[in-house]
Amino acid sequence: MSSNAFNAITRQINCLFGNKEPWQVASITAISLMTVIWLLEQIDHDESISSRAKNKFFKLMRLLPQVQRKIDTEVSKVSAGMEKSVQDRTAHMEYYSTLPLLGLSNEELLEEVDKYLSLGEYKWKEGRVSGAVYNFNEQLCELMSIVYQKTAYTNPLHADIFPGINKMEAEVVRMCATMFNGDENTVGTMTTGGTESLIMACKAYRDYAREVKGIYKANIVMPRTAHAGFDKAAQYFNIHINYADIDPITTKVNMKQMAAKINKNTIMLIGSAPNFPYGTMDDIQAIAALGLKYKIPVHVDACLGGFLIPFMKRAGYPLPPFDFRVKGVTSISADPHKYGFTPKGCSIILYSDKKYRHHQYTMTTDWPGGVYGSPTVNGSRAGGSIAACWATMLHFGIDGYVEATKRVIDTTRYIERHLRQIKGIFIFGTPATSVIALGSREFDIFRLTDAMCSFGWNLNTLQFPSGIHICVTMLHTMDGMADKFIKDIKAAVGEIMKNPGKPVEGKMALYGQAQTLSDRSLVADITRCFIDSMYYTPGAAIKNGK
Ligand SMILES: *Cc1c(COP(=O)(O)O)cnc(C)c1O
Ligand SMILES: *[C@H]1O[C@H](CO)[C@@H](O)[C@H](O)[C@H]1NC(C)=O
Repeated sequence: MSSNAFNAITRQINCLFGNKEPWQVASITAISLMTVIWLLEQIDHDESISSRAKNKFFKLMRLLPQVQRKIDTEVSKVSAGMEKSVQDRTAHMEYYSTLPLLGLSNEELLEEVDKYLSLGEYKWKEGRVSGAVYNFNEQLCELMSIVYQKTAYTNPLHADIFPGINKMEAEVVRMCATMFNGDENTVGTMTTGGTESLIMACKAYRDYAREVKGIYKANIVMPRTAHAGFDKAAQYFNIHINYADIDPITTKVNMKQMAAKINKNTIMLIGSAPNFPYGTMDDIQAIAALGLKYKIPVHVDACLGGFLIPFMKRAGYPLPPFDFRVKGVTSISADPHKYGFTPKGCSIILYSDKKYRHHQYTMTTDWPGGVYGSPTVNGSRAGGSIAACWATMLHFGIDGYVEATKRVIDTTRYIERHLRQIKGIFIFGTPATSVIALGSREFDIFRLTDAMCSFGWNLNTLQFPSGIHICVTMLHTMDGMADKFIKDIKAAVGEIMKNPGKPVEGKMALYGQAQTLSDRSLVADITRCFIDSMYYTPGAAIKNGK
C-alpha cells in the first residue's frame, strides 16, 4: 500500500473517532468486529437464514408455559390413541415381562410363534399390502430355513474360523458388481439393510472428503425424494443436506437445482433408481456428469430397483443406463432383501474404487482387546444372513430373476394402464420399475387411502406432494390379484367422485393436517410417540415383572 493511501485511511479513521473517548473507540471496534464475524458465519451456514429463524421462533414459542402445556396435552392424546390400538390388538394375549422360570418346550414355543404371527389384520400373504414382503412361497422358505439352520451360529468377524462365510460374502459382492457392470476395480461389502448401505456410503465419502480435500463442514446434495436413510446418516455423521426440488410433473429431480446446490463443501451427489415415494428414476447420467465436472462422488440408490433393473432389458423393458457403465457413478446400493427375494437383513454397497471402500472401514489400533478393524456398523454379523443371501442368488440365477422381473413389471404396467383410464386420479410421472404413485386434482387423495383400507388394502401414503403408492411384488402377480386391485380402486374412486369436495376424516385427516403444520418439531414429537408405541408394555406386566 502506498504511504499516500495509508495516510488517507488513517485520516478517515481519525475523523470518524475524532471526538470519541478511548473506551468508546475500543467498544465500537469490538462490536463491529463481532458483527462482521457473525455475518460471515451466517453466510457460511448451510441452512438458510429464514429456515433457522422459523425454527428459532417455534422454539421460543414453546418457552411460553401455556403453549408448551397445550402441545403436551395434544401430543399425549395422540400418544394414548396409538397405545390403545396396540393394546386392543394384543389384549387377549399373555405378555412376557420376565424370563419364564422353566424354559418352554419346543411345541409350546412354536405355538406361541404362530399366535404372534396371527396378530396383524392385513392379509399380506394374499397380496393386500404394498411392498413389505416381495416374494413368499413355501419352497423358498424351506430352502432358506435349511441354509439358515446350518449357518445360524457363524460369524464373518472370525475370518479364521468361518472362512467359508467370508467366501460367500465376497462372492455375493462380486456377483452384484458384475450385475451392475463394474470392472476389476469395483469392490463392496454386504450390510444388514438398505439404510445401513446408505449410511456406509455417507461415512465413506465424508471421511474421503476430509482426508483428500480437507472438507470439515460436509454437505450432501440430493433430490427431496431420496430415501430418508440419507437423512439418518446425515444426523449420525453431522453432515448437512442441501435438498434439490423435484419437477412436480415428472417427479424427477430438477437438474438446475441440483447444480445450484453444489458448493465447495459438497462431498456427494445422490440419484435414485428409482426413488421410493413416486417410483420414478432421476436422470442418473446428468447427475453423474455433474459429479465428473465438480469431481464429487455420485451415489446411485438402487435399493428398491437393484434386483429388477439389471434384468429389465432381458425382460423386455429397457431403461436408460444407471450403473457403473455411466462415467461418474462411484457407488451403488442394492437390496437383495427386496427384489432379490432373500430373507430380511441383506443389502449391498458397491464402490467403483477401493479408495472409497477403505474410508467405509473403521480401525481401532490401540484397543487392549487387540487391533480391531471392521467393514460395517456391526462387530459380530449374522453369517446366516450372508449364507441365505448367497443361496437365494444362486437358487434364482439370471433366468430366475429375469422371469421374476418380467412378472413384476408386466403386472405393474398392466395396473398402470388401467389406472390411467380412471377419471378423478392421475399417476405421478412415468413409473420406472414396480412402484405406481397416484394423486388427484379433484379430491383429497387420503380419502382413497381410507377407502382402500376398508377393502383390506395397505398402501403407502406420500406427502409433498400428497399421494398414495403401490409397490408391486411377486404376491401381486398371482392370478386375479391385479384385477382385484384395479376393481377396488375403481369402486373407491367412483364413490368418492360422487362428492369430491368432502373433507377426509379420521386417522388420515390427522396425517393430512400434519403436512400443513409449519412447526415440524411437533410432527417429530408425534412420530416419537409412534415409535414408543411399538415398544408398548402394559403397566400391569411391568408390575408383575418386579
Ligand atoms: C427400501 C429402500 C431403502 C432402504 O432400505 P431398508 O432396507 O428399508 O433399510 C433405501 N432406498 C430406497 C429407494 C428404498 O426403496
Ligand atoms: C448389525 O447392524 C444393523 C444396523 O446397521 C442391525 O440392523 C443388525 O441387526 C445388526 N446385527 C447383526 C448381527 O448383523
